[in-house]
Parts: sequence; C-alpha cells; structure tokens
Amino acid sequence: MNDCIFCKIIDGSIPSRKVYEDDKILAFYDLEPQAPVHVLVVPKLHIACADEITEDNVDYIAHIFAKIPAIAQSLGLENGYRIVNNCGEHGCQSVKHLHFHILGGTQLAGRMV
Ligand code: DGP
Repeated sequence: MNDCIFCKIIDGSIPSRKVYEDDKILAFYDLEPQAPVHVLVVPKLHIACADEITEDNVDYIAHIFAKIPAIAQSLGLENGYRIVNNCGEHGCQSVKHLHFHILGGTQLAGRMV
C-alpha cells in the first residue's frame, strides 16, 4: 500500500526503532508511547484491520502471537503486559494497517476503557 505508514516502516522508507523482525512480522517502538514499554507488532502483509483477518492471512496473525512471548521477554516484561488491537472508528484505530500494541513496564490500569 503506497500511502500506508506501517508499510513504509516495513520497507524501511520510514525509520523505526526495531525490536524484532522476521519474514512475516515486524515489531518496533511506538512513536507516541502510552506506557514505559510500548511496542507495535505488525504483519508484513498489508491487512487493514482485524475485520480483514481471513483463513488466507491468519497465519500472519498466528505467527505474531507465537512470537509475542519472546518479544515480551526481550523487552523485560516478566511481570506481565497488555496486548491491544484497535479496530475501526469506535475502536479508535488511527493507522489502517493491522497492529497489536504491547504495553507494559508498569502496573497498568485494571479498566481498559
Ligand atoms: P492505533 O491508534 O491503534 O491505530 O495506533 C497507532 C499507533 O501508531 C499510535 O500509538 C502511534 C503509532 N504511530 C503512528 N505513526 C507512527 C510512526 O510513524 N512510527 C511509529 N513508530 N509509530 C507510529
């Protein structure tokens, strides 16, 4: 996608602070952190949002979740963390490339909204 910020981060035309990368996914620090540790994990395939996950692309999502424990460990999140996905307008999704926030590094609030 030509106008997608996260596709540009994936192809390197926009710089990012990378945490983890393989052939299917990229993890990088969020530009506007909302916790002491705030990392985004994205599929390298452009999937706009959670509504666009299908049987054909779900292997990217499964791979993200298979890698999150090691990513969290590398970030020092041994006391836990939160995984967040914002979908669509009511979910306040601002970047239309599916991404999972990993938030941690402190005691997070009990309520999510
Ligand atoms: P969301 O609201 O769920 O769509 O989250 C989008 C996140 O993306 C938000 O926390 C800020 C982050 N973000 C936006 N643009 C950039 C960027 O160019 N670089 C990085 N590292 N993060 C960005």
